[in-house]
Amino acid sequence: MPELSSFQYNIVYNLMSLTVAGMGAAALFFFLSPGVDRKFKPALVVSGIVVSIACYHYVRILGSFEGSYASSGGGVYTATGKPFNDFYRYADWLITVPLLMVELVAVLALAKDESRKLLTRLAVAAALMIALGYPGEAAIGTGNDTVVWVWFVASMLPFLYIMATLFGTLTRATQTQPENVRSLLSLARLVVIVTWSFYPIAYVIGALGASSGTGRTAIQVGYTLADLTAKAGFGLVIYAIARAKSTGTEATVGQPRTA
Ligand code: RET
Repeated sequence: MPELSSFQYNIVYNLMSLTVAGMGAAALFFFLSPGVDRKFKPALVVSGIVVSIACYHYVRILGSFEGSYASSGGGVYTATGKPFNDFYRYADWLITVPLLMVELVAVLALAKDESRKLLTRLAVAAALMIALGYPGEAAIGTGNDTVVWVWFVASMLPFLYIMATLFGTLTRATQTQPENVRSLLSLARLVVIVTWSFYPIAYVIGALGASSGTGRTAIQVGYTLADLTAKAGFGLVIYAIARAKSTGTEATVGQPRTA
């Protein structure tokens, strides 16, 4: 692994540390989910589980990063020879990506049959995307470019399928939802498309710059920021949707009878 300047090391270290705290705090918030009707609690509980799993993985990712580099003085960090374990990220995604989809589909409150079919297709594609991406990720920095790019392309296929499906479903669902949640659903769609696109971009930047400290820093910063927004940020949008739908119900229930 290439050496890192202390600036690069500190950016990665501090961002990972911040992510442990952010995911933990988000978990507490989603589990409490103030002001949300019982009907939508399951979606928020899933959000809480997603960020709890991520919190644990970031503790391990940070520990692994810490063990893989050591200060050699003069503002430089060199590899200790203990490899950085990329697998924590992939294990995390394998569990959390299908859960994020459960969250999204739960809050849409589509017909049961439709939800189940949609979820199955999305979950299978997500598992494929992650499983196909890992062999490429593990080859970054080994000099075996064919492996890096063949698996990247393979992983992009289910990725594009997921993007197209989510875009189509969310656009259609937006039209059948109550007025007050429409703009929030468009926001959810935007957050998914933007944050998910961060991952392959970080991969490409990391793969192209695998032999430089900048490339190594960029891929870690990219994945970490993407995780924060795709899990905690997206969870907040789900919370806002659930809350908006809840207020609607409460207002109706609480209104004085006119007849
Ligand atoms: C990989 C490998 C290269 C190609 C592609 C990838 C996509 C990863 C994605 C991950 C999303 C993770 C999320 C986690 C949140 O909990 C595997 C980097 C397309 C899209 C949303």
